[in-house]
Amino acid sequence: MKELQVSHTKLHVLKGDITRCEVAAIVNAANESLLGGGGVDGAIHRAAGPELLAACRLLNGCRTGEAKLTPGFQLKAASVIHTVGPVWRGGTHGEADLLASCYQKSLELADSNGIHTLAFPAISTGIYGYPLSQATKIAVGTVKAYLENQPQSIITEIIFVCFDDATLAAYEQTFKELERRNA
Ligand code: AR6
Repeated sequence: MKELQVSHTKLHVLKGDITRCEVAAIVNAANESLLGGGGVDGAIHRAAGPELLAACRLLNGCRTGEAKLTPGFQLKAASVIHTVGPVWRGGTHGEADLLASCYQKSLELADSNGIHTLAFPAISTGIYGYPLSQATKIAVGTVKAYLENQPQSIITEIIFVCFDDATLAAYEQTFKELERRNA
C-alpha cells in the first residue's frame, strides 16, 4: 500500500532522493548543530548549496525533537524544515516521544508558514540507529493524529521518502496496518 487518505490530506510513500522532491518543503534529519553532516543532511546541503549552511548558522542550533525553517535555496523545494531526531539508546531514554515531536513540530511549522506539500525522510533510522518498524509507526501515527486533530490544517499532501527497499517495505506495512484498523 502506497497511499493513505487522512481527512483532506493524501499520504504517500515513494522510493527516491528527497532532494529531488517537488514539494513546498522537505524535512531534513539534522543534528543539534544544524551545521550539516552525513546521510540525508549532507545530501540536502549539497543540493541546496552553501547558502543553506549560511542560513543555518543564524539559527543557533536546534534541540532534539524541535524544528526550524530555512529557505531551500537551489532545491526544488522552496523551504527546508530542519528537525533533530533522537539517537537510539535502547528505547528507554524518551526516544519515542522525541521522534514523535520531530513530526509534530515539523507539521506545525508547515501549517504556520503556508506550506501545503511536505516530504519527510525516515528521521533517526540511519546514522541515529532507530529501529525501522518502530520509527515508521511513530512517523505515520503522529502525522495521522495531527491531521485528525487539526481539521483546519492547510497541508494537502505528505510524502514519506524512502531511500532503500527496507524503508519502503516498513512504511507500506505501516500503511497496511492502519488501513486494516480503519476498515
Ligand atoms: N533522500 C531520502 N532519504 C535519504 C537520503 C536522501 N537523499 N539520504 C539518506 N536518506 P540519516 P538520522 C535516508 O542517517 O538517522 C547526519 O549526519 C537514510 O537511508 O540521514 O536522523 C545528521 O547530521 C535513512 O533512511 O539521519 C545527523 O548527525 C534516513 O534518510 C545524523 O546524520 C535517515 O538517515 C542524523 O541521523
